[in-house]
Amino acid sequence: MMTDRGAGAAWRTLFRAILPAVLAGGALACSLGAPGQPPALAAPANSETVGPDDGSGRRLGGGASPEERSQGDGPMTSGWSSAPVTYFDIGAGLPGIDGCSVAWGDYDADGDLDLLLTGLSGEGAGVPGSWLYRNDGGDVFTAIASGLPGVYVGSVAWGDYDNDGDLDILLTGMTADGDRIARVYRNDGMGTFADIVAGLPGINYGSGAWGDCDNDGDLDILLTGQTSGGPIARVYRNGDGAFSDIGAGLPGALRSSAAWGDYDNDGDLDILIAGSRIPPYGNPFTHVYRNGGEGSFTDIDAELPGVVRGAVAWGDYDGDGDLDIVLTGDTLIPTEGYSITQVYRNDGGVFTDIAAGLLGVRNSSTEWGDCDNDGRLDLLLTGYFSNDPDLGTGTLSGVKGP
Ligand SMILES: [Ca+2]
Ligand SMILES: [Ca+2]
Ligand SMILES: [Ca+2]
Ligand SMILES: [Ca+2]
Repeated sequence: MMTDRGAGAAWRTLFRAILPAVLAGGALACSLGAPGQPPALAAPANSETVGPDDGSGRRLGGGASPEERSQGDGPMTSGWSSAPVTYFDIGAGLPGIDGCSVAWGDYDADGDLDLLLTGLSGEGAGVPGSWLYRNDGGDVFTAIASGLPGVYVGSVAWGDYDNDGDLDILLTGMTADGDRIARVYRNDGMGTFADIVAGLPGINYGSGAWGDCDNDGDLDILLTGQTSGGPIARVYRNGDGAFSDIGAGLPGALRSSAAWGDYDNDGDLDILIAGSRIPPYGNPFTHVYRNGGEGSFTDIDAELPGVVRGAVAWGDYDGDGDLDIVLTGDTLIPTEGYSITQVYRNDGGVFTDIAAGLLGVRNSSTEWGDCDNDGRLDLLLTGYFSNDPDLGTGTLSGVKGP
């Protein structure tokens, strides 16, 4: 269902193609390389890469890991994993971007995963772009003229909302004209995408996710972020390709991350949202909303720490059949370490911090995937950290797995 959150193959491909690329900050602040350069993918290869903040707002990965201060290009090894996995830069020639979002999807249905990127590219402040790369096999990615508008500080998600067998796009973010957008683009099957004028409110610093929350067989939309009229968190029901706000009554979320997941295994998709209530990013919260059917979503009081400028993801890390949570971002509470990365075990709808010992990050992106094929979920984590007594400040990318 969540085609932008593909399992297995998607995740492995991600590592092969862009892991170093996203080392510098994930969805909100990733840098694929120095501005104006096409490299990114030749970043020093370490399992955990710590790079300096160059002061430009672009976090350039580049230093060595705390554990292994080795430098230079070469294979990337997931040093946190008990079964090391090695990743190589495939030299795909992707642009260096900032304020970015990425998602895999097989838009041309030829059996391999293609790549959609958005963000700022070029010198200085950069220019918003959207880049669609077709996977032509043999580690070759070919840029396609998709006609999508350039955006930054946004989100991208693939999903077949019209059930015609090809992947369509949900795109959010800020355009070069300073307009916030949230648009659905229909895949016409010929490699071009048409805006269906879905009437969604434009957002930035937010999240757009596909999920069939009413179990009627089509993908609905969860949209969070900043609109021109303030923060929102809304569910839009897909009615034969027309999207209508169901009035779920969720509190708006700035600088937010959101995900669908059936945490209680009752067959319907529930909601996880982390974000801020007060501009620009004050009073952070993290809530789980249980889907009660008939369009009702109820806060279960999960007692998760509120985070902003972070990332959330569901995944059954302990293999007991229920969805657990990984949470990153800023608590804004110095005594809690300010930035956190925590894994919560789901015990019948009660979520318990497992004290995973992960470095706290913000402006981050995180993803579960079984990178070593041992049947257990590993964690891909990127972001920016600060105030760490041992490491100071910098960026992180790494893989951790049991
Ligand atoms: Ca479609
Ligand atoms: Ca639906
Ligand atoms: Ca459920
Ligand atoms: Ca579990």
